Formats: sequence, structure tokens, C-alpha cells
Amino acid sequence: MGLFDSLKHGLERSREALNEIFYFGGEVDEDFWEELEDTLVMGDMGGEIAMRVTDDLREMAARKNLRTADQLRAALAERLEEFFVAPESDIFDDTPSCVLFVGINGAGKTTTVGKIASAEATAGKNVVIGSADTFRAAAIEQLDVWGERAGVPVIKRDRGSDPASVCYDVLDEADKCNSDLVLIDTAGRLHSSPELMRELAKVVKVTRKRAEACTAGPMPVHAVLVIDAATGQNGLNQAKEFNDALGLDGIIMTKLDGTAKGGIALAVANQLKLPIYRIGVGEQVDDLQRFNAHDFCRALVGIE
Ligand SMILES: Nc1nc2c(ncn2[C@@H]2O[C@H](COP(=O)(O)OP(=O)(O)OP(=O)(O)O)[C@@H](O)[C@H]2O)c(=O)[nH]1
Ligand SMILES: [Mg+2]
Repeated sequence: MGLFDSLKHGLERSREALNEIFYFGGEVDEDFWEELEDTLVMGDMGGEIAMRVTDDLREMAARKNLRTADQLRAALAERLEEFFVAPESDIFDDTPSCVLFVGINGAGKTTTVGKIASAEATAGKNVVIGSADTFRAAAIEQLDVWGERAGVPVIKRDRGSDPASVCYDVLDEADKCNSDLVLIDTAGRLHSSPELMRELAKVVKVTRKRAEACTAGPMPVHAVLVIDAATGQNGLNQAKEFNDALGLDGIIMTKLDGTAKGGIALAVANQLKLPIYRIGVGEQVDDLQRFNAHDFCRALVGIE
């Protein structure tokens, strides 16, 4: 399966709802506009974006005399694309680079670290993983499995250790080995817990401090929020809280394969003006893709 096909496959559930209105009857009438707005809201773009997009398309349809729903499909994809922010550069391509993966429990942080470690090690990079989830039982073992598969060392301490110390250790190792890419997994936590958010802010701070002192020069540190797309509009709250606590650099959206709420990617990117670096479209090692707003929007609305 090609990249675009697998993206389309991943977004199938999000797209089905839109397909219904685009295929049904095919006439652009009052019902069509209402259904379009409802479908966008249900796909979790949020009411405001849904309304803006619908109004803009309605105006365009009148101006250009577009009469069939199918003609509007491409225009919709283009309009949706405008909500995304393009990154200055890809933090996983930059060398050297240290990325901390943060997010609520079960969002897909550890899996994403594993997938990226494999992809970047295969591409010839010198990668090291840090296991700063010292809280959850089996978290370290889970990461070890991914590290082994990728042929990448995993720096860890005993369960219950200070997560900031692990970050310190992993940067020591990266410094010693001239690593290109440092990937640090953190424990899942609720964005609504001030205590856990403070702990995480400390982890990020210690990491930045140690990264600045690298022998070869300061290593840039990025905090990336991993969001499960199926959490829908709650993803917006998560993004806001994590961003307030840490100053996020970007987003990774996981589990787009299992949800009809793909529009949340757009809502979060637009609200926080943050780039999406990768999207997860399955549980396997290859089920992670670079995010491309153009392809994403076309796949979302079902353009071949
Ligand atoms: N379908 C699908 N499943 C995914 C994706 N990414 C992760 N998962 C699954 O989601 C579950 C949780 O993933 P983890 O990587 O353990 O999540 P985590 O954020 O590290 O969880 P905690 O460490 O407990 O906070 C696992 O069963 C993964 O296989 C994805 O893109 N698609
Ligand atoms: Mg984890």
C-alpha cells in the first residue's frame, strides 16, 4: 500500500460521514450546507471552524456557480488545509535533536517513540532512547522491546526513580556517543493534575539544562504532545494545558485509523498554532507517517 493509500485507509472512518453527503443526491441545496456543517462538527473540528468553512464554501459556490457537491470536494480540502501550520523544519530530521514525548495515559507515547526510533535508525541515524516513565509497571520493559527491535540503546533507571535523572543520564550518553537523535518517553499523566504537570515541567527543564552543556554544543530540546485522535474535543483541553505548562513545540496525533474524529487534528493545530509532526495510523512499527496537510485534507474528504 502506498503512503497516500494507507493514509486514506487510516482516515476511512472520518471520511465516511463526509462521503455520504457528497455522494447523496449530489445537488448543492440548503440541506447540503446544513449537513456539511453538522458533519464537520461531528468529525470534531469544532463548531467555529465548521461554521467558517461552511460559510466560505457557500460563498465560493455562489460566486463560481458550483452546483454539484462533487465540485465542492476539492474546494473543501483546500479550505481545510489552510488551518494547518507548517513547521520551520522537522525536529526528527534536525541533527542533533532531543525530543520529549508527553501526553495523557495511553495516548501512544511509548509506541510512537518505538516507531520513530526504528525509522530513524534504519535511515542511518545514531539514535538513543530514554525511559523517563519510571512510574508505570512494565513501561521500561515495553520500551526495551521497541529499542531492541530498532537496534537502539535504551537508557533507564529502576522503577520509582526520579524521571529527571533518567533524562540527565540519556543526555550524558548522547553526549558521549555523539547521538543524532535523543527520544525520551515520559509517564502518561492527566493534564488536569497540577502536581504531575509541575513534575513534567521539571523533567523538561533538567533536560534543557543538560542539553545546553553538550560537548559538541547545545542540543535543541523539543516537547511534543502525543494525542489520541479518538479523544475528540478533549484533545483541545489536553493541548492547552500541556502547552501552558511546558511550551509545546508540536503535536503527534495517534490512532487516526480507529476514529471518525480526524478533524480534531485540525482543531488542535489551529488553536495552538502548532505543527503536527507525525500521525499514527496503526499499532505496527510502520504505521507512522510524516504529516502532510495537503494529503491529509484530501484523504479526509475522499479525493482519489
Ligand atoms: N490503532 C492504533 N493504536 C495505537 C496507535 N498508537 C498507539 N497505539 C496503541 O495504543 C496503546 C497505548 O499505546 P502506548 O504507546 O503504550 O501509550 P502511552 O502513551 O505510552 O501509554 P502510557 O505510558 O500508559 O501513558 C497500545 O495498545 C498501542 O499499540 C495508533 O496510531 N493506532
Ligand atoms: Mg508509555
